[in-house]
Amino acid sequence: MVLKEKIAASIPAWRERVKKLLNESGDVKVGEVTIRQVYGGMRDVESLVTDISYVDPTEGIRLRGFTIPELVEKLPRRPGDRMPLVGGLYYLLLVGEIPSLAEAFEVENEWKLRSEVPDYVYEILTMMPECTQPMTLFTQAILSLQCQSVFAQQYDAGARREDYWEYMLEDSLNLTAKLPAIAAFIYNLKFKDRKIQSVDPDLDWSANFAKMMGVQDPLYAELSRLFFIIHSDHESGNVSAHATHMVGSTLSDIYYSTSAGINGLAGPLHGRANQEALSWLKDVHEKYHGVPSREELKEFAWETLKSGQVIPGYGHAVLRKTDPRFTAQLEFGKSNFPEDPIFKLASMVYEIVPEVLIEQGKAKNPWPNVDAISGSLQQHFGIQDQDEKGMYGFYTVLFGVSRTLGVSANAVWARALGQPIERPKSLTTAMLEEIAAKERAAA
Ligand code: AMX
Repeated sequence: MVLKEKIAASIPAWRERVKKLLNESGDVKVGEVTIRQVYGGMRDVESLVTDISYVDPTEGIRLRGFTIPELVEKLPRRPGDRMPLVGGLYYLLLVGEIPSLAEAFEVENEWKLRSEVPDYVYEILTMMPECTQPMTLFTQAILSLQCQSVFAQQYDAGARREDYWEYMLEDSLNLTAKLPAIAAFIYNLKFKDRKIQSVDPDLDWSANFAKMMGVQDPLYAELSRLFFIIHSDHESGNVSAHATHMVGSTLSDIYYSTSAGINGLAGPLHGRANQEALSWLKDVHEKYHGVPSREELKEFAWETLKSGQVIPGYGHAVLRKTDPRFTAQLEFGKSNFPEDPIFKLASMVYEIVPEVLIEQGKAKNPWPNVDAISGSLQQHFGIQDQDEKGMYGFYTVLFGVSRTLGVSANAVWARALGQPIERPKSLTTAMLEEIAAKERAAA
């Protein structure tokens, strides 16, 4: 497998680079931590390392050094397709180089060979009570595959530490290969005919997903490629990436660690914001019987803030400008279905809500993140997120399919570089008060 050979070839130099850095400069300070950061969710504390992606506060994400527009331009695509193959993106995340079309197809083919989901997984999902959320089903499906972990088997058989990454790669390919079928089944179970779909060997990973979702419009396969590329990775400090890494640092396998990260993604302040953003748009649409005036939209945004709620899809812990992942989706909608009423409304919210958040003066970042608009694109293709009984969020599952690409690539490299078990230190409030008092006295 070219993927494995390429990673294997680059590991010795990386191990040497990290060893040299730690030997020569291990005691050099990276930053300082304030009491506000200790109490405030460790915001901006520089204490994690990944070479797979980096988020610049004003520019946004770069995956292996490439911005979102660069990725869309440079990653290989099949002749006639508008969006690149997600297999090429996974290659880039894992290897660090833009692949050729043949190399991207190699990942796609690996996925096809590993795509069969065991029947028992479908049975478990089907047996869950009706009240089960799609994200619960998704994380259960991942965890239920744990008994197939190559890493866990090899670990028990006494594998050497330096070889761990190979088994993590096997598990990562096995897991990511199955995600389109798992996600489509969850959708069919919740919203359609409960049918299990089979993978079409002539289609790529994303087009297979689109077909299994029952969407005939070929544009949905293009949107799926874009969606799965842009949601894949966002450096290591976000909750899904960090939770996956932290659990993986105990040498838990990819199934245990990814399902932990996916549970974090299910929270409203993280991945669930995509479904909440669509609900918010639908509430506006319903209240004003269509696309409202600018004044009405402003009034609705203020009502949300005054009732103590956040405006979903806006704000970010790191970003301080419009998220380029938002812009990529906005452009997709504008060039393909600018007149879709919910998409039109999502575009209009972008013109109004930042002003309102600036006026309120609380959010450090008044600009939209990736979740502000993704639901409006999904609903255009008839993908539902809510059934008549209430909130049944499905869009976050789509985020989870993509995020698994990023967190699993990171997990392979964490093992390759022998990253240790995570164990930050906690203090008591009294200790922090004492530190603060000493600082005041010294000043
Ligand atoms: N609407 C209203 N208020 C907001 C806001 C928003 N969209 N974003 C931030 N604020 C408020 C915060 O709630 C906080 O209020 P408080 O002082 O009363 O507690 C204040 O502004 C300062 O917050 P911050 O430092 O700007 O943000 P943060 O780093 O604490 O949180 C985030 C970041 C994303 C959780 C927050 O912006 C938010 O809740 N946004 C809406 C939910 C959302 O879109 N989440 C998805 C983020 C992307 C992702 O992970 N998928």
